[in-house]
Amino acid sequence: MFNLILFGPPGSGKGTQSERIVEKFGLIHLSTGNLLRQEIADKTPLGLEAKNFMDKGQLVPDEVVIGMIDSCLEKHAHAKGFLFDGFPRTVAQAEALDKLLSLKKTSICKVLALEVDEEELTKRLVKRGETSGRSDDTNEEVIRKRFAVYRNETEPVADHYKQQGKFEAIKGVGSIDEIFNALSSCIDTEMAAHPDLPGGKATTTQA
Ligand code: B4P
Repeated sequence: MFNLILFGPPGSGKGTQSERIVEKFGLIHLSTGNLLRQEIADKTPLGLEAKNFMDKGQLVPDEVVIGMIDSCLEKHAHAKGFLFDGFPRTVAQAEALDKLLSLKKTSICKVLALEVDEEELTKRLVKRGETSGRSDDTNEEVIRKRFAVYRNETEPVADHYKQQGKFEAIKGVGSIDEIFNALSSCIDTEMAAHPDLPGGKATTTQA
């Protein structure tokens, strides 16, 4: 399997870029934010629990999101690969993901991290809040809380993958097309380095 993580702070464009990446490279998109918002829309017990955390700008407990990812991996056992978007967000989630993937005899190939400063991120999230109806985007205090949580709980995940030599930073400011081209070229390079994997050079050239 060819597995990628798209990493970055809230509003850095993970969701925006993920949609394009999965279309171009034929990966399964696993966005924990989208999965949680679907649970909230369906008013499931998990969704009601998650909403309490998300509305305050906090992370949903690790065991909840890890369980969701586990069942998605099972559901798509024959996928050519996954794009993890917004997951892992804590070191515990990263360790759990490494374990789940190793049980399936696979691993993360690359972590692509979108770098955007907080001033730009705040502008984007406030703007999205005007139209999306997302309760975590409409209040600047909640947005600031999300940045603090990112610095304290999520940034250490970068070190986890730097130690494995899998981390690559990408400039996340510019047009959506420019950023997509930069991400695509990293993914092409990575796939070429793993021609043995599904989605590697040997198979993409036939597509
Ligand atoms: P997520 O759904 O993951 O969303 P996000 O971090 O807010 O945004 P993303 O980076 O995807 O930004 P987007 O492309 O939409 O998380 C929401 C919440 O769910 C978390 O706070 C947490 O509570 C919970 N959660 C999720 N996963 C969890 C986990 N693993 N563990 C625990 N809790 C979890 O872009 C943002 C805006 O910028 C958009 O309006 C977009 O149009 C715009 N934009 C994108 N690219 C742009 C560009 N290049 N220039 C200008 N604007 C751009």
